[in-house]
Amino acid sequence: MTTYTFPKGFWWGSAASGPQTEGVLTNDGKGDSIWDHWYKEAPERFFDQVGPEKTSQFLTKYQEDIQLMKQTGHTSFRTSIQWSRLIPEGTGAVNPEAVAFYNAVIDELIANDIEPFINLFHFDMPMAMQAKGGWLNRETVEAYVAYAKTCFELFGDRVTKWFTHNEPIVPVEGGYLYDFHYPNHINLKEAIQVAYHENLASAMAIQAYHAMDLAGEIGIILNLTPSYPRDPENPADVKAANIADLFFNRSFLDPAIKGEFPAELIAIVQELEMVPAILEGDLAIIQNNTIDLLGINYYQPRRIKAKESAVDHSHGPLPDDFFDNYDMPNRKMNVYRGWEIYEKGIYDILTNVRENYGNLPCYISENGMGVEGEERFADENGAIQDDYRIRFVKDHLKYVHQAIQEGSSVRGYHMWTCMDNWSWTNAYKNRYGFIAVDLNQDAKRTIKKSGHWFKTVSDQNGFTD
Ligand code: BGP
Repeated sequence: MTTYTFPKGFWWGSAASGPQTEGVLTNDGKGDSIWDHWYKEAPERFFDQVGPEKTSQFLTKYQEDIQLMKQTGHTSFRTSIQWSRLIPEGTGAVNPEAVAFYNAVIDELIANDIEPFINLFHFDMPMAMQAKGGWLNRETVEAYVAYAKTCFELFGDRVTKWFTHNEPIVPVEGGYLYDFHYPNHINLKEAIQVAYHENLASAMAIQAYHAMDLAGEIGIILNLTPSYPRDPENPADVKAANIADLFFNRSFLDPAIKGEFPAELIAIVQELEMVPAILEGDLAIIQNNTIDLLGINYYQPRRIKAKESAVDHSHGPLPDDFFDNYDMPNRKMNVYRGWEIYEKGIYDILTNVRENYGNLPCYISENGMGVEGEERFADENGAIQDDYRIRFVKDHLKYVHQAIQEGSSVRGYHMWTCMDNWSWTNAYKNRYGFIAVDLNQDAKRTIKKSGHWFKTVSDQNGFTD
């Protein structure tokens, strides 16, 4: 048995987002986001046709939920401020009911000794902005910065951990490459412009935050997927894995921490003749406004091999023209979600940040195990006996601990997620929470075995295994 003890003050908690938890009340003043719009337009794209209005009702149950967070050992909790709730049209008037709600949530968390971590953009473009092109349109960058400033002004006296985006590569992949987010375009040139504008918007929000001289930190949350080549001795596989890394990790990691895009990525984009529209002064803004703190979401790695399949020309170029995904034989799988489990990936990411990105302070902002049909693991009292999730978290935390021992400045661990929540087109298919939500019983909450276990980890600042 070994005891794993974490640094003093390590943040224990979980992450969620506004659109995935809040729900909608009649006359609450919220404007539509792309998710509300898309669900009305194409409900069949959503698992069981469950849309974003049917979330776990954090809007009305937040006080109960914060008590449950306490019971599960949370010392911190991340959620997001929905842009379309705060500023329903994307620009202009602020919704007073949203201000009251977010103030109440922040105050309630603080009163219960749970540090609020607030993220700004979590895939939830206001529809009014999307109608004008969303992230393709430079005006969205300006509107986003105004929304960010409004948040800092309203809540920055109490919130000291801010994030500009959650997983900004996902709206690029989902909305502009692989058709799993609105507006369902498949167009690499657009994807590159969207990624560029998200990076610029992040730097401009950081600039605005620092100019306000508030006593806090601001960062970005990135889903980092280590790209492992099929054969590390085969140069073609290594090159393919490197290109996947450039497109999906370094396109945000480098500008966020180093203030510049990787030269190799610029060369690829130039070769494709897809250099985005960049205005004078933009690159200096990106250069001069890097993050204070990095959030790392890690679920599974990417396994890559040199391109063997035929290039699909039906949509013009795609990143996949440069590599193939590789189904590594005998890899460990989460059979309940179909994702690989590779715990050492978390260590490899932390080592990379330490060795190649100046060991910037970071924390694990999401890690977790989705399970389809999880109710089958309920005991006679209805409590989910999720020993598999406890195993999953322990095995990842061991690698986080090892990275810390080797000098990585990791400041916390957040599970995805607190309550089972609505997950975009997957709706409630995969359950991730420490706490189960029964949609058939007015979203009744029941703490799972992992939630009780996490309380002991938080109380002891570690665990024995
Ligand atoms: C992460 C997102 C979360 C959540 C999670 C689970 O990438 O940041 O918002 O959706 O994935 O995803 P899924 O339900 O598809 O398994």
